[in-house]
Amino acid sequence: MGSVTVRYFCYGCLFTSATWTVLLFVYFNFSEVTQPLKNVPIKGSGPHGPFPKKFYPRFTRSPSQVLESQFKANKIDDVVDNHIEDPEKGNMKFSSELGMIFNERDQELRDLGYQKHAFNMLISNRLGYHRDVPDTRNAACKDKSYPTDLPVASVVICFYNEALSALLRTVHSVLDRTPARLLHEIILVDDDSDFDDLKGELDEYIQKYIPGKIKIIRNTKREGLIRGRMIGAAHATGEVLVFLDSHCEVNVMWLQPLLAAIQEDGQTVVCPVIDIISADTLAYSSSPVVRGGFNWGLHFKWDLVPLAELGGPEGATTPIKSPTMAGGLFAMNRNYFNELGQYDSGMDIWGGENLEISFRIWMCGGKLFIIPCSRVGHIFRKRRPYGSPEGQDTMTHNSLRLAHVWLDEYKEQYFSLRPDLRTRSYGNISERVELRKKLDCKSFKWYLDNIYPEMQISGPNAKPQQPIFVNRGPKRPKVLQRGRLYHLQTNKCLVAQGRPSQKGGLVVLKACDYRDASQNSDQQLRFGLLQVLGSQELKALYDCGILELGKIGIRTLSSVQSVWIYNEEHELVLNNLLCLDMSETRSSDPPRLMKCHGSGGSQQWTFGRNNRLYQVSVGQCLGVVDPLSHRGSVAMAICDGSSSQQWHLEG
Ligand code: UD2
Ligand code: MN
Repeated sequence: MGSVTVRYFCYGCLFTSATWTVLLFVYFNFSEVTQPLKNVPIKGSGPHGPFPKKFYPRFTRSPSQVLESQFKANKIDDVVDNHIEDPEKGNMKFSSELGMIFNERDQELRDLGYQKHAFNMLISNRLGYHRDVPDTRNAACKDKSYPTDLPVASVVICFYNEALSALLRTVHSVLDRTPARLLHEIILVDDDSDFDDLKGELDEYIQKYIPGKIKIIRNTKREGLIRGRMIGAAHATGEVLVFLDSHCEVNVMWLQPLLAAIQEDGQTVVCPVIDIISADTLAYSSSPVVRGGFNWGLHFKWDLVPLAELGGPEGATTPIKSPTMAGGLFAMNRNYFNELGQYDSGMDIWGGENLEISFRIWMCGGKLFIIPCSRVGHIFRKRRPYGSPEGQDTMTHNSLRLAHVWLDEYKEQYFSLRPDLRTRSYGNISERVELRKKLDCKSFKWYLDNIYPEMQISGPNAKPQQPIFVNRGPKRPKVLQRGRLYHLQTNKCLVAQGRPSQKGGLVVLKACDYRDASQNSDQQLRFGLLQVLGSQELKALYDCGILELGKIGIRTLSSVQSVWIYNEEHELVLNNLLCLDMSETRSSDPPRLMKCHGSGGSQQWTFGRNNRLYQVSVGQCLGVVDPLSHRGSVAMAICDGSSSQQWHLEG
């Protein structure tokens, strides 16, 4: 009796999932854009700092889309081919082929750049020190005006082993897009960098081209960004301090809204919206307005702005209360910075100071806002290209200090995640504890109750988490073209070497398969089913006899067709499943099929002049290694217009 019930239960489940499968299949098959949904990366934080790898918010425009709109009017090829001879001159118009590699020197520069800076230095150098960026503010911001008697600002930029072109573009963007009367000075703090060009060459450049407002301070030993900023602030004399990372580009009217908020209330600390500059392409794109939060691992994370906080009295231009700041880009009254205790000078190199100052601001009587009308771009790298002098984990050291000073009983939440740290030493914190007393700061419980009630507490009395529903689903990129990818010289097709659903699989040239899938609904249905179910589930349906569709083996089925989709994000998606991907740093590796990440860069391809298929982050073209051989291996190579590099995507 029992086994019969179980059997019917099993049939029930399978029947229901089969119904869903068919529905999903029909949906996927008939909708124009057929790529699997991608994550909306709202929560979580990567191991490399506050910006998870997948930060690119999918509910806004992506870097590649901006790039497209920016250069619609330009013939991309012309821009590159006509101007590339002397890239050092800079000021090149932006293009998706700006990273193109022409010779070994370019290759070296590109590879070295990724190694030293974790972004595309070749493009950064070619861009030069000035460029326009798209005005990413919402329309309401453009109509806003600001008082004429705003306080003046000292901009403090700490750098350690920064690419000179990125640093100077940061400086020039400030000079170019800030009214002179509001810019008191720019203070550059060289945190004992190793690179020669950041010494004499930088000094010379400043003396020659931008004397006057720029001070350089050179640390004689590596201090880290926290003490580095304190040193910079100590040299500043403007009424307001503005901190920026050394790889930023400020947008139009970036400073006025920040200064206006501080003028209104001297205990308000303000952050611009941080726009995205792609590490692979240097394309500048808009970020959605999100706010800062954190998790109990004491990592910063971005949160959606709760509906209640949106659309205040000033509509889309209203400052947004933020529980924490990302850390790198903010402005505050200089006296207030000093009164509030600057930073914890016991914190080293990188990490944690952003949460520490955020808690301190709120708990000790200040306020922290994100100002939607102020926008500054920042190069988001996938890894931090430097370590600490002795290899210490400074993020942990700094987090421990802040936990012991600010978290009260809630430090248990941190320790329950990191029990190994309970007994870890963290230096002397008595000065910071003293400061907290002196400033008469509120408890961490007050902070959680009033400033970050969304924070979840784990433990036996924890309240269940309220799910957050996102109304706007992630937008699926529009399909631009769909079909087989022909190699013109051999008239063969680019297909997966193994199963097209195999992550990390290679692609090769093979004789094209001209069987028409539409005539074989059996095949097509199985193919569609495979996209929504795993092969195991599909096999289960067959095994239960729920699906009886011919006799083609499941294994061979998925390789029958190789249909590529080229979409508006410039991804090449094989059979709706995986994206053609070049690892960010090694251009000598062949392309592989990887999960689509939607962040451009390693998965961004453009079809260009001479039918070339150009890979944006590698700066090279897809070619066939030995067109006459049967192996059909493909590899990236310097774009040379040869017939082995010619491709055509056709339905
Ligand atoms: C983020 C912040 C960063 C800082 C960090 C946490 C943004 C956009 N960036 O990481 O400002 O708050 O979180 O600590 O919010 N630097 C030095 N000396 C060093 C190391 C770094 O001067 O020993 C400079 C570095 O050149 C850069 C700045 O400090 O200009 C921030 O470092 P980052 O860009 O590596 O930090 P990021 O953006 O990953
Ligand atoms: Mn940074």
